[in-house]
Amino acid sequence: MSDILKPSRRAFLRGSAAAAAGLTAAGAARASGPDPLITETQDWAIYFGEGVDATPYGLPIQYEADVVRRNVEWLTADTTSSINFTPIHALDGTITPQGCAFERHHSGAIELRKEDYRLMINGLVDTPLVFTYADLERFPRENHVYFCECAANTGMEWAGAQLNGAQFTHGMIHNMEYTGVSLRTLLTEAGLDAAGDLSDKWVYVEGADASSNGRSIPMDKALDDVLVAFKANGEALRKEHGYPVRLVVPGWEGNMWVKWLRRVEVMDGPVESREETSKYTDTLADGTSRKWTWVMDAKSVVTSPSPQSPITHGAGPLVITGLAWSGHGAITRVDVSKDGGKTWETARLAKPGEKMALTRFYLDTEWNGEDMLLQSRAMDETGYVQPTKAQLREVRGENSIYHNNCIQTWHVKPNGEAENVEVS
Ligand SMILES: Nc1nc2c(c(=O)[nH]1)N[C@H]1C(S)=C(S)[C@@H](COP(=O)(O)O)O[C@H]1N2
Ligand SMILES: [Mo]
Repeated sequence: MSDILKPSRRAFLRGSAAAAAGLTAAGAARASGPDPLITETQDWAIYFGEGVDATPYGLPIQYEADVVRRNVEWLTADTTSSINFTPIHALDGTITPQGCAFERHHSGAIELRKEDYRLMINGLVDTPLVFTYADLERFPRENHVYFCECAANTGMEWAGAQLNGAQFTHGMIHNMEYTGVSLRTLLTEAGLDAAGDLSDKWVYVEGADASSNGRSIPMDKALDDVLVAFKANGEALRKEHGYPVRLVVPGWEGNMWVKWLRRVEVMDGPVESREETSKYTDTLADGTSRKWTWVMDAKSVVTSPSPQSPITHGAGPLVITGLAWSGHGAITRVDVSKDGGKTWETARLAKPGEKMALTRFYLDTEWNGEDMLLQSRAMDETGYVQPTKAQLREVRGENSIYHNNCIQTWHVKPNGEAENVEVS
């Protein structure tokens, strides 16, 4: 009996072709014949679906299996000290699910039980302290959404267009809602009288992994908005994001967001560690390097259409969308250009920009099927405008890896495919 009710594969294909051919200019499906998806009873309307508890912790449905982190094999020698990329071309809204949020490890993601977790606060404090995970849970908590961008994001694009996809050019970023205790609270608990004048003091933060990833942070930032976080998007941090505790350093480069945080030392100067001298500094055209380049400047990218998210529906209504962010505060405006920066239209922000968090923008437009050189340009509350590639090269040269926040261009072709190109 069920055989009679199952739609035949052939009828299904005929039906979907008819529906596709029936796309009107307005984009709505107008049936040009019976659509078996409507006229024939489908399996999912006949049989029971899966019961509760089939998947105690849910994963995306199989049809979304390609929305995953990906790495670029030639970038690093192995995956232990490496990076992968968030599939930003396939996401919408602003919150990045932990399961597909990019990972950057210097010595692999470690497994550290809450019971084995210790956080030491030492150095120029009144009373050196060691907190367990359970101790941290007893301090007043805060919730904040912040982006975390690796300073190397877009780093492969300095010399010219290189990687074909927003995931690979701009995917070293994620945006989560963190729950944690402010670092200020913990430093105050240890007492800062011993440090004397705080204006020239620093903290040195390090992780429990083999790399330790130690970084120096000036005291005014440490006492401002830095968070000792143990939850992301409502649940425990994933192993790869620093379970059970990581540092959140709003607006500042991802390298300072120490995972598996084990120690905070109050010091009378910076350590000048590997990660803040030979790495994460920007070598300029004259061979000297900028250092202490902590803040991530305003930046944006069109996530769709883009090389991994081509236009498949032909001419007519088109939603252009992307992400914008600034380490200096809130995004106030995003412009979109279809002609490589000659003319600009102001995009619609899905919500008013939030400080140091991703902002989603949309340009609801009509596409006539012609070539586009698609760009976006972000502005933040300080009045800063995202630079073109030429403007950025003028001040930074081409020796840099880090802090490339220039305007990105996708060449969208009449067939809807998009390609990474350089318009400087
Ligand atoms: N302990 C430790 N913390 C670390 C790292 C690391 O390798 N070890 N990598 C840093 C770098 S370079 C970045 S960009 C961010 C990435 O965080 P994520 O892996 O959660 O995306 O973590 C930072 N914190
Ligand atoms: Mo990074």
